[in-house]
Amino acid sequence: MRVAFFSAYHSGRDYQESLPALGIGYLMAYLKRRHPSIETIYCRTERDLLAARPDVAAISSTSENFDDAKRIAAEVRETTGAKIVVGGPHITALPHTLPRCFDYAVLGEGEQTFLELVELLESEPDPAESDLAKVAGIAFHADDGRVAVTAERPPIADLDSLPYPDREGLGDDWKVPLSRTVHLITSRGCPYKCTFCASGRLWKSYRVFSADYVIGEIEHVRGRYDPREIHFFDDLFIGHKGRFRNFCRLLDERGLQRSVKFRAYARVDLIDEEMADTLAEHNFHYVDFGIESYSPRVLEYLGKRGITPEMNQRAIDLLAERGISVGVSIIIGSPRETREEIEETYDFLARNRSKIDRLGVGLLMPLPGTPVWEEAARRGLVSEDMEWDRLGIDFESGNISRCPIMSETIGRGEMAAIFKKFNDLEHIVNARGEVRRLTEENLRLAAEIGALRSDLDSLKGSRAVKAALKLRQLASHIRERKRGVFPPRFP
Ligand code: B12
Ligand code: SF4
Repeated sequence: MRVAFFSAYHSGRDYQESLPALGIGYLMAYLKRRHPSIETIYCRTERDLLAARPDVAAISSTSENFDDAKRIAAEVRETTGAKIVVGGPHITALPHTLPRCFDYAVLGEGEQTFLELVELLESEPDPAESDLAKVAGIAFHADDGRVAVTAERPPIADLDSLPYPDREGLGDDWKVPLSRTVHLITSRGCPYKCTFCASGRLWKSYRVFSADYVIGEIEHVRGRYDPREIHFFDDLFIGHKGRFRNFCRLLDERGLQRSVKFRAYARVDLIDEEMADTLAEHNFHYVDFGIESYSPRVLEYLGKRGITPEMNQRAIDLLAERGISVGVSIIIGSPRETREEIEETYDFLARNRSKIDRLGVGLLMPLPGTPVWEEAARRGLVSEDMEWDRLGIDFESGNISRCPIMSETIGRGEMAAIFKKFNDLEHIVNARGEVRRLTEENLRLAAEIGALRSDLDSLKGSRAVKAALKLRQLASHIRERKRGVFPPRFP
């Protein structure tokens, strides 16, 4: 049996393809381990998926890309006889809307559910409703025409039982060339429940891979890619304090932080002096967090309970003082946010602009499965048959003309002007941050080249040849860098 995977993306939004889809990497690795006779293929483009002629087409989709996922599913249906399975955050939030172009949906965490479904399809290409009903965590089209949703599947209790994601299967060219960066996801979910965020709900319970597992995965990716930077794309890498302590202890024992820089996501209420020191000592060179707003009222609406504007300021200061490169994201356009409050947030960012290297400005977006979605649906701003790409913004242009506007006080035209102003600031901050990053990288490369040059001058025989080869490697790395982009979060 041949299973082909595809991650739907918006062709006009390059940023969406900036990182490999590790979720699919986990699914592929799990299938390979548990059922090695199944052939797994990752298809980077729609054309690859059609050409793969799979028995099962497995499509991952966020809300914003769901119409793209439907379109490609319809094409696969027309040209191949494949069964089509959809998974990911969108269908997990709205399983009862499963469109006809998909045969099945895998809801939430996919490894065990998908394995069971594929095994069922292998033994019975057109399984009976009674057999499908036994697979927990799926949705399918029942004989009476309704969408049936089976029992909820319990979360995987021991994440360490999972294999590392199949990065090789996803293709090595994903590796972001700039500074040789690899990303890891070392937890599932988030202990908090901000009202705008789909993640806390997608994963049901917050779980972490152990510190030993994470160190093992770091060693694994170092062996294969020799990265200069490792980015933890967890929602909240420091969310489990005990795991973070153990992780730092293991880093110290092996000295890994001496040869690789880390990037992680945090929450301001978890950053005190001690945490900032620990992050700096362990080479967490980039730390990002959502400050969302300078207004306590807006913070409360967004579910950032216990967080104040002063805490946001303190976290920025504590990290910047230690030379850590700070990234922040904000959200404008909450229903009752006033012009003055938005202006205060802008002033806050402008005041801090020399301390911030990355800025992501978002418009409050009603993502399915969140309280903000429910409110937007009640107000008629969104619906289950809407055009899903309206939930996205083209970050380059900052065009929000088709997005739902949650604000009750500011109209679309004025909001577009405000958003543009923030977007301009975003471009300036990010360009400055990129200059800092390139400058640091250049200094590092210059030092490395200097050391090698003096080695070459003083060495003879095979050691000189080795140094010459290293020098050539560095030169090619510098050439590669010209193609590189710093992978953002979802701004
Ligand atoms: C890293 C990340 C990115 C990276 C990499 C994206 C990628 N393709 O993996 C980048 C920066 C590129 C990115 C981009 C975007 N992201 Co993003 N991203 C994340 C983040 C932080 C982690 C994703 C991850 O790797 N999780 C770990 C793996 C194991 O989980 P997973 O990918 O969900 O896959 C598991 C299950 O969902 C399921 N599954 C998933 N797909 C499928 C498919 C099949 C067939 C099956 C059987 C199972 C299955 O099985 C997997 C294993 O258990 C999540 C938040 C989160 N914690 O999940 C947001 C998140 C997924 N992103 C989000 C968004 C909105 C986006 C963008 C649309 C942003 C934008 N405006 O452009 C784009 C879309 C990109 C795309 N092509 O899908 C939202 C989605 C919400 C929603 N309802 O749509 C999330 C939930 C964050 C949030 N704000 O709430 N993202
Ligand atoms: S916004 Fe961040 S802290 Fe809030 S629920 Fe989402 S991941 Fe967790």
